Amino acid sequence: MRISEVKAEILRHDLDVTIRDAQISIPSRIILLVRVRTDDGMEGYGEAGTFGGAEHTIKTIIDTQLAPMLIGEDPTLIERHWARMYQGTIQLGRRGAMIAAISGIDIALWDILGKIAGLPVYKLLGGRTSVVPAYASAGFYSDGKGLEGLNDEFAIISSKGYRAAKMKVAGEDFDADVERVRIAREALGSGSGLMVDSNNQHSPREAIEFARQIEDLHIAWFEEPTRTDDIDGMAMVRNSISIPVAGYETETTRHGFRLLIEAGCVDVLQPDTVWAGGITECHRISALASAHHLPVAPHNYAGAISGFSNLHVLAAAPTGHSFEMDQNPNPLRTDLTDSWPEIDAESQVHISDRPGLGFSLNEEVVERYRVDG
Ligand code: SMN
Ligand code: MG
Repeated sequence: MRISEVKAEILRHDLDVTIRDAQISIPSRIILLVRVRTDDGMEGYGEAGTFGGAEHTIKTIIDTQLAPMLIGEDPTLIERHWARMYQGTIQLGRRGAMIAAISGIDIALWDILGKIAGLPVYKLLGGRTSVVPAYASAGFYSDGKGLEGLNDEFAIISSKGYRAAKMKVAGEDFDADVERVRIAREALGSGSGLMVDSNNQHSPREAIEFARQIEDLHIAWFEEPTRTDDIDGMAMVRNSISIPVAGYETETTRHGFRLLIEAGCVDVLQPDTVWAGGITECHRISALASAHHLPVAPHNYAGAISGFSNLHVLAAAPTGHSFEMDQNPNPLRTDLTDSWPEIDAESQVHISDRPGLGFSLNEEVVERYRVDG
C-alpha cells in the first residue's frame, strides 16, 4: 500500500450572526479538510486548523510542499512522515501555518492506520477510556445578545445536562464582564463547573485583578488569561491567583508546551490536534503532561474531524480531563459526518469502536460548503 494523493479542501459556512471572543470576530466557520488516499482505494480524513484566516495559505502548503514528501510512501510510517515534514520545513516551520498543515495530514494518516488495523485510533494510542466528560463551550459576544441572551444561553446549556461550561471574557470592560460571569454562574446553578476564557487579551496584572473579582463565583479554570509569548507573565498570573489556569491553545508542539510546563504557566494543558502537530504530537504532549501530573483538556473549536481527533487523543491521554463541545451553530461540525456525538445523561461523550476516527464523511455536505480555489 502506498500514498497516492494528499490534498486539502476549504469548506466554509457563513453564520447568520457574527460571534466574537476578545481577540477575533467569527462571521463564518471555515475548515480545511485534508484527504490522504492510497493506491488501493483507502482514504483517510484530517483537518488543519485555519483560525486567523490562513486557510488558502495552509492549503497551498499541504498541496504543494508537504504532499510531494508523502506520495509513494507507506502510509503506516506516521512517525517517519511527521519527522520528515517537520524537519523538512524547519526554517519556515516550527510554529503556525506549517504546523497546522502537518497536523491535518497527520490526523488523516492516523485515520488510515485505524482503518487498516480495524481499530479506533484511541486504542492504537493505547486507550485509557471510551467515555470522557464533556463541557459546553459558549458565552461568546454578539450584537444584541446582552445579559438576557447570555442568561438564556447558559440556562439552555444547563437544561441539556452539561455539568460544566465555558464563556468568553475580556471583550468588554471589567465591570461588564464580571456581571456577565455572575449571570452565567446563576444560570448554570452552583453545582456546575464554570470556566472563563480571555483569549490572551489581559495583561498579567489585569488578569490577576479580574481573577480576584470573580473568584467568589467558583471558577473552574481561567483560560489563556494573558499573552502566550509572555512566559514570565503567564507564570506570574498562575502563581498570583487562586483559580486554576488553563492553556495555551495558541501554543504548538511538545517543544512549546514543555516551556509552558517548566515555567509553571498552567494547571491544565489545552493542545489542539489541528494546529499543535496532529494526533502524533498531541499524544506526545499528553505524555509530557502526565510526567508533570497535569491534566489535558484538548482545545476543540473547529469541524467534526477536529472534534474526533481531539476526542481520541483525550481518550488515550494518561491525565485526560474533559472534551470541549462547541455550542455555536456549525454544520461543518454537526453535519459533515454520519456520527457526530452528543452528551449522555452524565454529560459524557462516548467514543465509538469504529475503525480510525470513527466516522463516514457526508460528501454532499462537503460539496455544499466547498470553496473553490
Ligand atoms: C476559541 C478559539 C478559537 C476560535 C474561537 C474560540 C476559544 C476556545 O479560545 O477555547 O474555544
Ligand atoms: Mg480558548
